[in-house]
Parts: sequence; structure tokens; C-alpha cells
Amino acid sequence: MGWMHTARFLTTAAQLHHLPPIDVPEIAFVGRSNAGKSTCINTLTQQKQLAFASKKPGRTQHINLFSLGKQGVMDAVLADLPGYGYAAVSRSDKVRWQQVMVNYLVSRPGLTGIVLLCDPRLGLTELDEALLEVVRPRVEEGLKFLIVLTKADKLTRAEQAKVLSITRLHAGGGEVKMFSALKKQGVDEVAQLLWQWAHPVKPLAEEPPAAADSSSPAQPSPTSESEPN
Ligand SMILES: Nc1nc2c(ncn2[C@@H]2O[C@H](COP(=O)(O)OP(=O)(O)O)[C@@H](O)[C@H]2O)c(=O)[nH]1
Ligand SMILES: [Mg+2]
Repeated sequence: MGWMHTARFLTTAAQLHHLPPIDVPEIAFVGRSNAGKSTCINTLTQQKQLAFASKKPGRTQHINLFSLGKQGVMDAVLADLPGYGYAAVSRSDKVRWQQVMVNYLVSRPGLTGIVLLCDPRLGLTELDEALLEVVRPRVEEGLKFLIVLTKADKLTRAEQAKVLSITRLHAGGGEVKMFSALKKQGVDEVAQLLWQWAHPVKPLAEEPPAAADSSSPAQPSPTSESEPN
């Protein structure tokens, strides 16, 4: 989807309070280290340098923000949070990082949705479940939530169907989608959903009165400039 391809590096921060305030919807990508998060972001945005930006020395434990939207019209932000559960990290670093992540997920203003990346061969691990618990109150208040099961190409059709239904039982009101960067499976579906999160349809009550429609002949509107593609 063209919209996702507009992603470009915005800023990086080690602490929540160092992040700039953002006045457009923000969508966070989280997941265990090695779950396939970088590959997923690269595939969705068609830009290898984005995940590269997240890998630069000193930024591996940072929250990296990427802006979305045509030149000069940022309409959403992607936040890439470092993976958790990586064994070769000291305990104190793990605890410090978990605090940054929990603070972010609980209190970041403008956070509109969370994408949790998960390797379906592992399923939701203890750390993923802990994260689900942390965000549950915000999800109940309307925060969007999607679990992306990565590396689908490693599973048979039957295995995919099974892990999808099991994960849906644990998704707590969120959606679950299968994804393969290798086979480009689920790419358009995920991109479409994120577009919808960032561009919610206004409730009918806020639309102008429909009465004008019957009195004036309908004019075909000029081609919209805000199409996703
Ligand atoms: N077969 C397959 N391997 C994948 C896929 N996505 C990621 N991987 C591999 O999984 C490993 C971890 O991916 P990476 O994106 O670095 O994970 P991250 O630590 O969550 O950012 C790498 O070896 C990737 O090549 C996929 O869709 N299919
Ligand atoms: Mg990564």
C-alpha cells in the first residue's frame, strides 16, 4: 500500500519524556526479539533503511519514530520499540527497558494502536502475555490491537489455521493476522488495517445533515487526494 511506503525516520529517544509530542495517530510495533518485527516493518514500508535506523549503535534500546504521509503532510507515526526477551542482555538493562516500554504503552498520549509481532511456532510467550495485561485497560478503552503471526511460510495451511484460532482466543478483543515477509502473505491486509486505524471514519452524527442531498443534484466529487494509494 502506497501510504506505508511514505515512511521516513523522524526521531529516536531513550526515554519516554524525550519523545516529541505528536498530534497524529501513533502506532507502536512491539514483540520479542527475533519475532520478525524489523522484517515486517521493512516489508510493510518497502524500506530497508528504516529497521537499519533502529539498529544503529546506541539506538538499539531506543524508541524510534517514523512518520507516514506525503511530503509535508504527516498523518500518522509508527513507533518501533526494541524487542524484549533477548537472553544476552544484562538483567538491569532488561528491567530498565521493560520500564521504558511499560511507561510508553500505559501513558503515551496519542497512542492509537499496538501491533504485537509473534512467531507462531512459539505462540504467545510469558512476556507477550505480560504485555497484553499491561495494555488491556487501554484496549478496553478503545486502543486498537493487532497480533501479527510472522513467518507463516514456516507453517502448513492446517498449522496456520490452528494457531490463528488459538491466538484469537487470547487476543483479548484484538485482531490476529497471519504474515509472511518471504511469501508476502498478509502484507496488504495489515497495511489496510493500519490505514483504517489512522483514518477512522467519522461517526454519522458528525456528518452534515443529509437533507441537502435531495434538493441539489449529486455532483461527482473531484478525485480525492487522500486515497491510500
Ligand atoms: N521464513 C521467514 N523468516 C523470517 C520472516 N520474517 C523474519 N524472518 C527471519 O527471522 C529472523 C528474525 O527477524 P527480524 O526481523 O530481525 O526479527 P526482530 O528481532 O523481531 O526484528 C531473521 O533471520 C529473519 O530473516 C518471514 O516472514 N519468513
Ligand atoms: Mg529487529
